[in-house]
Amino acid sequence: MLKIYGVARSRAFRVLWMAKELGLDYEHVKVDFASGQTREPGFLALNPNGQVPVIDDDGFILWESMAINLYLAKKYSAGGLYPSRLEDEARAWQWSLWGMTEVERPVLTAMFNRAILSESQRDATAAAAAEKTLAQPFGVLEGVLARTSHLLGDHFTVADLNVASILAWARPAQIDFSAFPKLAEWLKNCAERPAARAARQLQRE
Ligand SMILES: N[C@@H](CCC(=O)N[C@@H](CS)C(=O)NCC(=O)O)C(=O)O
Repeated sequence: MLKIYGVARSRAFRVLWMAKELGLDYEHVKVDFASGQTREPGFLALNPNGQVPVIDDDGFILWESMAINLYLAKKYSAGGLYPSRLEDEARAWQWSLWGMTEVERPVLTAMFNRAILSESQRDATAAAAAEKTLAQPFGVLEGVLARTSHLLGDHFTVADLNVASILAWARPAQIDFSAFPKLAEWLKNCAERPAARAARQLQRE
C-alpha cells in the first residue's frame, strides 16, 4: 500500500492531489513539519533532509514533491496524466524543474510576507520585490497558454499539476494576475478539478 507522509498544508498537498487524480488507495501519514516531527529519528530514516512529502510505495522510499509526482504519474497513469512521447516526458520534467527553480521561492516569499508571518514580522518590500520577480516566469506561462490550453498541449498532465500546485500559494500571496489572463484562467481550471478540491479539503481536516 502506498503511504504518503506529510500534512496536507505542506508540499504534501501536491502529492495528495496527484494521488486523488490517479484514484489511488493510500495511507495518509500526517507528519507535521511545524511540530518538529520531521526531525525525529524515525522520520529522518525515511528522509534525511527532514522534510515532507515522502512516499513509501511498497517499500520504495522517495522524497522531493516533483520527483514523487512524476514517479506516481508514470507508474499509475491510466488517463494520460503522464505523457507517452519521450519529448513530452522531457517537457514534463522541464516544467516541474522550472516551477521549483523559477517560481516557488518568490511565491513563497510573497505568501510569507503577506499571509503567514505575524503582522510585525512582515516585509512588504520583500513581498513586492518577489511579485515583481514573478512577472518574467508568468510571462513565459502566459505565452505558452495563449497557444495551448495546457502546458503540454490540449489536456491536463503532470506538468500542469506540478506547476499549478506551486502556484496554489499565489492566492494567499495576493499575487495580481490581471496582466496574465490566460495564466489566471488555466490556474483556476486546474484548481477547480475535483481531485484538487478533494486535496484542499484535506487541508481543512
Ligand atoms: N524541495 C522539497 C521541499 C520540502 C519542504 O521544504 N517541506 C517542508 C514542508 S512544506 C518541510 O517539511 N519542512 C520541515 C523542515 O524543513 O524542518 C520538496 O518539494 O519536496
